[in-house]
Amino acid sequence: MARRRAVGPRRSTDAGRERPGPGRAFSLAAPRFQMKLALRDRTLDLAEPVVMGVLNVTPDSFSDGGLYAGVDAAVARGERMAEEGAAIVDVGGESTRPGAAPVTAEEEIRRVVPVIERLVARIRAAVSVDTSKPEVMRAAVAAGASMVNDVRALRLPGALEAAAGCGVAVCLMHMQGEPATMQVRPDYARVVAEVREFLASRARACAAAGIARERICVDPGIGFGKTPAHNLALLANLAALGADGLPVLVGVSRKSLVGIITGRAPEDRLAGSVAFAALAVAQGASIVRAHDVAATLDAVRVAIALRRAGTGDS
Ligand code: 9MG
Repeated sequence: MARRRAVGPRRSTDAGRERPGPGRAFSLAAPRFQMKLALRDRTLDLAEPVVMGVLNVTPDSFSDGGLYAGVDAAVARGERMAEEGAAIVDVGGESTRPGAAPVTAEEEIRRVVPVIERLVARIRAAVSVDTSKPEVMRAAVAAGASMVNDVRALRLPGALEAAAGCGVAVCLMHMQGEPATMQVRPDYARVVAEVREFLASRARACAAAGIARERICVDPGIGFGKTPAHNLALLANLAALGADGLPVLVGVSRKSLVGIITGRAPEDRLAGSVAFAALAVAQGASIVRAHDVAATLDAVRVAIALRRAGTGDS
């Protein structure tokens, strides 16, 4: 009862009409997506879904203060994620949470570059940079990053050209509005169709800019300008989002959607987050972005085993 109220009433324009019928919901069929992602200098095999670890290098992430202490702690955390099985470690120097203070490109570079340089030298996992700024993309790739994860899907001036020039993989994420205001009144007529069309159009823009299709993955942007109903509709229809079969990346880890459903604070959202990770894989996600790599990978492995059994491939 409480759970139903917490998720909120269905909006007349929400995605209820787009929900799959009972036969398709939670299908464990193997997705028909591109099964690999070309990074800078190697190919990430996505025949089985992988985990991307979240490594925030913002002042509030490492409370021990001081630039060097912060770098050491971030590198240690990134190494731990790689040991736990992350295929990618995503390094970000600017928070995209509503209300977070924006930072300059210089500051973002100061935060992420030393961490990327040291991580690339120490781990076999790929390192991506979570940024929208072209200058940061170039500096991060010069430091060794092999993927750009952009919550603005390369829409800032110069971002498309920077990513194309870097010769790396890109994650194109959907966001309605900007982080500061995106949760004020998210509005869609048909959320799944609109997000799918946005991602497809950004993939076309990438192709026109010279980014090879094998370098692109797409992401519905859970929590970025969406109500809980929008988020759930997208998660229930992930297989429909991979524009032309592009791999789908999903991040739900510790997000407010988990809190709204479970009633738990961010630090207590592990179980809800890993449940979503497994279900996202069951719905066709190829990459799951998560803070808790070991637990998420376990959940992903469970989903893979079930999928294999479902396809008679065990
Ligand atoms: C940076 N960031 C925060 N949440 C994210 C999500 O869901 N996906 C991607 N690609 N990046 C995210």
